[in-house]
Amino acid sequence: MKKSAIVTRRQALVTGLAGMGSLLLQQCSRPIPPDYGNILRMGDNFTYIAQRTLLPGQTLAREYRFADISSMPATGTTNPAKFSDTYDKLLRNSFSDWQLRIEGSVERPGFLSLEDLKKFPSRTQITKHHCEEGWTAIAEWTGVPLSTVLQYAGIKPSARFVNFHSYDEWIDSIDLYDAFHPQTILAYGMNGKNLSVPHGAPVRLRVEKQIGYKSMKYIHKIEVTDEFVDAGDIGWAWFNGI
Ligand SMILES: Nc1nc2c(c(=O)[nH]1)N[C@H]1C(S)=C(S)[C@@H](COP(=O)(O)O)O[C@H]1N2
Ligand SMILES: [Mo]
Repeated sequence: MKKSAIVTRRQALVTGLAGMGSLLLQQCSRPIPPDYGNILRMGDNFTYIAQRTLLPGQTLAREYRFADISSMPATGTTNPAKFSDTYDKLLRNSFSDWQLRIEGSVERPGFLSLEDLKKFPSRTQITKHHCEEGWTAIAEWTGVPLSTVLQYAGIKPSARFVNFHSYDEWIDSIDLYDAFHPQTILAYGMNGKNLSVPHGAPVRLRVEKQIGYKSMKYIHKIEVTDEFVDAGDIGWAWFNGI
């Protein structure tokens, strides 16, 4: 499930139109996500614009009780060591050499180790994961709020999007509205244990206000950008709020 960077003429046209849309909305800096010519995505984009324009503040995703925790299947990539030597080496050392790279529109680009991430104040939340395939699962996630890490790196005023890169070569982004949402965390713990390999070890994203595939597993790089970076169509909408 690699994202393709191939841009067709149609996609370029659609992206161009989205660009025009962003000009219209420029006073509030809310570009329209690409719909890749899919008519259903126009609905998603309407939801996106409506949510970002009309909602006064951040609403929280529902949090559950400990007793509500369910089993959760691991889906998509479940072990990047099968194809990535880099990941395989890190796994063999229990991720003691793992580093999260932070770059782009930040005052202090650099690296954070797992130990560094665990030194920040943590947040634990019991939430429901909604996979686009139809299943849901409730789990407890522990990690550092993304906002804490972005503030630590010194996010620049021109920044608008946060892009994530994973060991299975996923590239995806969220806007700052979701990035600074209090429940958007870089999770290193699940159900009271270190995050397991099938669920995205050592660190995955939890974006509780969007559908399952936005919660990227196996993260190694965060890149803050001033503009929307089109990482290509993966067959799912860029914005899929719940
Ligand atoms: N890097 C990466 N992140 C990913 C995926 C993946 O295959 N690779 N699958 C996504 C999808 S579709 C879902 S539903 C969830 C699954 O998380 P889980 O395997 O912990 O259940 O992770 C999401 N994040
Ligand atoms: Mo999913």
